[in-house]
Amino acid sequence: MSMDVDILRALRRAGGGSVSGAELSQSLGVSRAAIWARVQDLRALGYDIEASPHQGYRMLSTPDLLHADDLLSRLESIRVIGRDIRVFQETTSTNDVIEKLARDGVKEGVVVFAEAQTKGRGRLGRKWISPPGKGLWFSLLLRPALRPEEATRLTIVAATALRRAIANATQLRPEIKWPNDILINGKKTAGILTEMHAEPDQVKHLVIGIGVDVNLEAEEFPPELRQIATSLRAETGEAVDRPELACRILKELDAEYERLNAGRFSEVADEWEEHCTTIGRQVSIRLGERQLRGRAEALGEDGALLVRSEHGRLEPVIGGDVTLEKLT
Ligand code: BT5
Repeated sequence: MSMDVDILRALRRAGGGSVSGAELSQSLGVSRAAIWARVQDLRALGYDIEASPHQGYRMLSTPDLLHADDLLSRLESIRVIGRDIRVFQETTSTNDVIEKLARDGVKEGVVVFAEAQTKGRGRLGRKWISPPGKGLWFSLLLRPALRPEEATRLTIVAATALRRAIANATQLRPEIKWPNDILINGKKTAGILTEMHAEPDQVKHLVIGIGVDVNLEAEEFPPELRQIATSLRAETGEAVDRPELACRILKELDAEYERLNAGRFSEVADEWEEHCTTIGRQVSIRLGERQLRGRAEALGEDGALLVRSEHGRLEPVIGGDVTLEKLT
């Protein structure tokens, strides 16, 4: 772990107070000159760190950028998700970067953020717009002990964590639209793309890609999305601190993943159902060529949506595009 993680953590722990250079150099086991050099580099990145000969160092403000060491310095008690964080200024799709890391044998829990994506994607090859510095565009690698048909559980886990983090950070009331959308006031604010590499009876790895529209202004969405998409800033009227939100999301993801691994998926599913706009609604779901119409009744054991079809049959659905018809 880099020295910057420890320096940022110490400054943050001081909560606006000062930390002396001597104290830092002693606890990190390096010279005061080495600390000074690191502080200079952090300042160049935009961290406003005051240095006074008598008091030591004090953090006055932090910039709105994603910096791996800063994110790591805020995540002290995570178990898996976020123990390794990498940030790119620009990449094609963070899902592609994670896929490469997965094939190189990197441990589960690694998270890759990009300030911008040139080929951000949704499901079925759809495009995901990811302008620089405006959102959280990131992916994570998981290697859960699941059968391929249970993989939808991870999308449920991710949506539950994401909804809770956004609700706590903004006081808004986000809702989940099955399987992968977070809506605020009926408009999409975040999406999840789960991609899987599996053998017939076992998941090898999963890549979970998450896109959150954080600080886009309404007019920064392309015209065709303005009616259906929104950002946290547009909904709250205020800029949202992206690094802080990123860390909240990672902490919630880590906690929910722990619940899944402890065999407590039903608890996650209960929370998900409580906030899901899809349950109890008349839905129309496109499944390839087929259109399934009926009432979304509940979430199944493996994460499937259970739909009571027009013919009275209960059908488990594990993917597809849902149109909500009307409130019942
Ligand atoms: C999704 O797909 O909602 C999954 C989005 C996942 C994006 C993340 S960003 C990090 C990671 N790297 C990637 O390359 N992807 C993941 P889907 O349900 O298929 O929705 C796609 C549709 O959402 C598009 O066809 C547009 O209508 C709409 N859309 C595109 N960009 C959007 C945005 N920024 N905000 C809201 N809606 C958007």
